[in-house]
Amino acid sequence: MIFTDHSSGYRGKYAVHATLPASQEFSESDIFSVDLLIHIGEESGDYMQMPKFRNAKEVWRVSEDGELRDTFHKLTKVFQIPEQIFFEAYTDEDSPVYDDYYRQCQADIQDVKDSIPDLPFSNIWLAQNIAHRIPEGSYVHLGVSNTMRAWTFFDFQESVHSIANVGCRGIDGALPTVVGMSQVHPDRLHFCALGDLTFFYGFNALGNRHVGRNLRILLVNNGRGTEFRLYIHRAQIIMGDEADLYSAAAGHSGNKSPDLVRHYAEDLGFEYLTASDKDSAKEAIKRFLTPELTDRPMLFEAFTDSIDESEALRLICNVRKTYKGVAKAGIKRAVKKFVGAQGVAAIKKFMKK
Ligand SMILES: Cc1ncc(C[n+]2csc(CCOP(=O)(O)OP(=O)(O)O)c2C)c(N)n1
Repeated sequence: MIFTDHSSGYRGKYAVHATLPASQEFSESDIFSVDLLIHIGEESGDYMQMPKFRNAKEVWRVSEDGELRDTFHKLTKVFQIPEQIFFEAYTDEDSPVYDDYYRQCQADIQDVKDSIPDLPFSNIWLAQNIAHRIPEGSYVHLGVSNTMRAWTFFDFQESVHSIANVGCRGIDGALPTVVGMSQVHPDRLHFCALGDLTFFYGFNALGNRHVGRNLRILLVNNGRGTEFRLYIHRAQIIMGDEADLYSAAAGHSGNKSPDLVRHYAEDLGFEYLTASDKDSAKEAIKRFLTPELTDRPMLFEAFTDSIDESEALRLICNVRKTYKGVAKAGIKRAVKKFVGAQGVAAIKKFMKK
């Protein structure tokens, strides 16, 4: 059983992408209570799954550098060897394959997926309607933060390669990176989904004179860093609407101008598509997902609203509720309110003893 995310690049057997059960606010999924977790690789772009692995009973780390990286606070062994050698030593080709756990995970993911309600027009809605339809063999580069989270809820086809700058989760490199990627493989379609702050950080890269017709950009323009206006974000919780002023840079770069990016893209030879609701988006998506190379690169600008973005996230994180999950979340909140952050830290310290 291999837990993956869009930045891991793993597309092999037994891959499981369990963001949907991991993100449920009021239900704890059993699939994360693993006996042994083998940890490979560094950063992950999946903000929902990663904390769940703290439920593992024991973690082994396999990494050639041999560094102690106790990401899940359960590390008991470090194997300072290449992954290949590790798996050759620990697998027995002749032993039977037990896939009960794999099937349990797939069923759990499907259970949440089947009950996702109608979502408002947002980055999450766009991901839901685009991810599985990205043409076979394409490359996808995701902007970090809100975009990465939104797209992590949904799967690409197996032959699609996906990647994101999760090393330091910067919003500064997405466009230049995908422009470079698209030039390495001019025969493959390269898609990029990103928010407006991320776009404007690197949009000079689109002026590169070698940009090819294999590049397709989805710009989700909500006129701000919506990440800071999501109901789960500390800036939103503390400042409410004032987060627009002090964190989210609302109104920057033309304040959702319908013309600014259109002119820039068209003058650079891009085909420009736009949408501001689900109906217009459905039309644009059809063109955006043309499986063949078209005459020109494309830029699809979708105008969304940060209230809808936050609501879409709330809805997708509240698909499944169990009595136990509601009670646990309620107790956690009540304790936090009563004893404050320092009290919670003291209780955690005491429980560890
Ligand atoms: C280089 C850099 N500067 C600042 C940040 C902090 N940051 C994280 S998310 C974010 C906002 C991103 O906004 P946008 O690209 O519009 O996406 P949205 O949240 O609206 O979907 C910022 C500024 C960062 N990750 N990297």
